[in-house]
Amino acid sequence: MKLYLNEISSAASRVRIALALKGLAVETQSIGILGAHAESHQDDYLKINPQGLVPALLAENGSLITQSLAIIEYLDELQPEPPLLPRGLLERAAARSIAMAIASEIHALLTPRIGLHLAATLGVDAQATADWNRHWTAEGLGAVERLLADNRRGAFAIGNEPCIADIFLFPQAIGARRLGIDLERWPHITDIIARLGTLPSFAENAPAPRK
Ligand SMILES: N[C@@H](CCC(=O)N[C@@H](CS)C(=O)NCC(=O)O)C(=O)O
Repeated sequence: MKLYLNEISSAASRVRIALALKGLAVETQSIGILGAHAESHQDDYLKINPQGLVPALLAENGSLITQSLAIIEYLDELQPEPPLLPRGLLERAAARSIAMAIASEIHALLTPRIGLHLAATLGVDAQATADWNRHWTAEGLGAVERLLADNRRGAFAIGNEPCIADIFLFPQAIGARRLGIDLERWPHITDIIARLGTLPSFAENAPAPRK
């Protein structure tokens, strides 16, 4: 298998964490994602991921899988141990709900192409883009904190083993800190991130800081 990624990518970090939890090693290729002419938007990469986003996974049989959640669920079905979804039906729904609250309602609003479009069409400068990123991150994580308060039954986001909710939360929380957001206002998030940070699968696969 081969994973197309970028070291700063939060979405790719999710897949790197999942691979580490599974103990799976894959070939990797870094794809540039910054700037109007980023490698991710060139024809060669669009053949791999028509959305021009990382991550993408080239599976053993040559099939390409896009979207971090689809890749992670593929890996989970390919190698079921340790499971990345909780055992209980409602717990699985809660884990997916938290993962999607992060991927769709926070992360999707902060990616480089959003910043480029805000700058190109509305003349938004770097400071205003950072404010935009802080706004959607704080609003989204506030909602995630409430979801955690309703669904958390153990040391991690849902239970006593890390699951997809943790895999999506960790890189986003690291990114929030880098935006200058103090996570302390959210006790569940603060506690879960502290615990996840002690696990090498998470700590070693956090997104790299953007230079
Ligand atoms: N929902 C997608 C999001 C992928 C995504 O937005 N990736 C970012 C990096 S974290 C990217 O490639 N951005 C390129 C761009 O914005 O131009 C997933 O979960 O895989």
